Amino acid sequence: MANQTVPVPDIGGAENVEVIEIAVSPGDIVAVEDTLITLESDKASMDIPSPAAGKVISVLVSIGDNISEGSAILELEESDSKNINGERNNGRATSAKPEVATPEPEVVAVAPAASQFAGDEISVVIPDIGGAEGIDVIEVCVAVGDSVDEGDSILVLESDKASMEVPSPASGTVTSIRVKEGDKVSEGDSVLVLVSVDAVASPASSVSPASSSVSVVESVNPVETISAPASKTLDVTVPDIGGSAVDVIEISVRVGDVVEDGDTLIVLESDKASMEIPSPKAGKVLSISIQEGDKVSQDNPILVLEVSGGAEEASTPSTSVSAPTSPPPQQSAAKAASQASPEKSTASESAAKGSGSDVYAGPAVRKLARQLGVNLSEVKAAGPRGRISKDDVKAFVKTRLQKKPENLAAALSSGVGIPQVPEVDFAKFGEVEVEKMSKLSKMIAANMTRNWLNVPHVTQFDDADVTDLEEFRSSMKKEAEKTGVKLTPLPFLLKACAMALNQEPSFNVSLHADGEHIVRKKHVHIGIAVATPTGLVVPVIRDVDKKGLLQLAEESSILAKKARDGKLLPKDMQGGCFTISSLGAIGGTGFTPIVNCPEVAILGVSKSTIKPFWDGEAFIPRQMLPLSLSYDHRAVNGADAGRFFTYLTTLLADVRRLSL
Ligand code: CAO
Repeated sequence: MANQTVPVPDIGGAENVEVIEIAVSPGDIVAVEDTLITLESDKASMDIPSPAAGKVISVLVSIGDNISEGSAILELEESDSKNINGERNNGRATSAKPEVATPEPEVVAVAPAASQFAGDEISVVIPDIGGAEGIDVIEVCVAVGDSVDEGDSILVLESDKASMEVPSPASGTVTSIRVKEGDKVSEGDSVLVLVSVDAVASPASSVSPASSSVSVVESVNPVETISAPASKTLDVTVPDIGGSAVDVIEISVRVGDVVEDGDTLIVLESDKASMEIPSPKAGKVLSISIQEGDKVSQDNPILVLEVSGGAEEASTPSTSVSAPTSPPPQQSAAKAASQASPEKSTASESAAKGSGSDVYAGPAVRKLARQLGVNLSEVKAAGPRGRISKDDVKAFVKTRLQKKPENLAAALSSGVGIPQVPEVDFAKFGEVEVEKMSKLSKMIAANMTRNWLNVPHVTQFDDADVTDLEEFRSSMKKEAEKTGVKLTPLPFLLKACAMALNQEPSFNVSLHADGEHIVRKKHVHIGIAVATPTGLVVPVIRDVDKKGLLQLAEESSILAKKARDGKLLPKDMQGGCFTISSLGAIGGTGFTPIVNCPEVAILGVSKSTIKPFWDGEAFIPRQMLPLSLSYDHRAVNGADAGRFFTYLTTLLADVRRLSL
């Protein structure tokens, strides 16, 4: 382990480049080539990769700093792993300049806009863009009244292969703009008028399109090798892509396809950039040697092309991803541009797939967005000049994940990965009437769906012998009625459940929303499911364990009436620890109730009937009450449930125990 100061590598001679993003913090563990910071000049943005694996000790730059080659970026405690050059770190601290692959600017610069002078007015025209015609204006960077310096970007153009900033040919004030976003422009088109700062700028000081050097980033060109002089086939191989193997993320052609010179054959992606590999010649694809997902390096075969003009005419350009440089004289700006901005090219491609090509984001951010399936055009940029940062992408994902379903219908019909039920035209099969669901019904349905999807349910069944209970209840019924109370089996069930919850506290819990804790309740509030004309509601009786049977009977009938009259308040339905759902008055021999989250268990009560019971010597008639206990298996295990249920049926079988 040793510390090293990581400096800015060779960035093509650019000076005082602004730090626009810091991708790491002290304490972060980084791998070789992980992005540390992103720099942005007025022409390009570039990710600066880590030259070694290790732990970030301190970050020595801040967003907004202007730095140059050699400036210290951060202190790194190297782990004992290979650095970017494949050398094993020897533990010596070093501040040697890492030989990183030079970052690739994502925006191609073109020559300053040409200018035509009329007095102190400068009519700015589109410079030589390599003969490309009808290029889209994707951004107008200035407004009337703006002051611009010579070299400031005034427009951004985008072809299907690259985007290019058009810099101002002089300093001045913008007096009129003749194009707008979405317009198409060609060389010589007048785009805006400037009033020169120096009143009349000398034509001699203007940039002549013909003489200007067009600053481009030269990109990968396939290395072509001629398979045989007489043959008309061309083996197209991976060009110099600046070092390590990269992923093939797209094969853009198929065997039999006819391609033009410059058509994209494949798309490669490193963790720093994506690059389209263009066809070096027009021709027909005879065979393809690679597939998506392969890793390829320089000289690996890509495909074989039947070249229209004969292979012997094929040139062997060999270029590499490098720092900004002038293109070969014969290479037009647009052509160079078309090869020069792999990131943008891929973005254009992905735009067609809705991935947001017209957004301002660096290669690492685009890659992250692709990995997370984020459409960048939906991401709000918080970065400088509308540039989308990794944090913006992460914030977008976080917001989406936290977003509640927009309407209850969405909650009803789908969960993550749950296929939707197809819509059916029921009227095709006979007369139907479509009725609007009440708000309560929709709410209940949404809650049921949520509970059903979230809770791993287990349901156990048992019969309680309520013969003695029913005998006692019948004997007490009249007396209870005198006090205005109807004594049904429900208060007995409430009392028995409260005692069982105290006996088996694993049932009186809720899972904490953080997924890390269990909430143990020291109170016993029990909900009763009440069927009402508008739907099922669950009012809650408080402190059931502390109340007598008559009081429970009274409270449950008051709450049930309130429910049926639609007079329950939200507080009447909150705070339940457990629920009883009784269909005993209606019928049935058993059902599987759905746990009422965030409670973890619910008791289903069916209709008691007299059944033959074998007492060891003979069958005797006993009144048996069918019960079903559903529970959340994340909170309650089967053994606990068995004990809870046995205790409950014991209490119901011997009513005297309820008073203990
Ligand atoms: N077995 C046999 N008879 C039963 C019984 C059972 N399990 N439970 C109740 N009964 C009897 C009662 O004793 C009463 O008869 P008597 O008048 O002769 O005594 C009769 O059925 C009607 O009882 P009730 O419904 O008035 O009173 P309750 O205390 O049993 O129930 C309440 C109250 C609110 C639970 C009930 O009115 C209700 O709404 N039930 C529906 C619950 C529901 O829809 N659950 C949904 C399940 S899943 O979606």
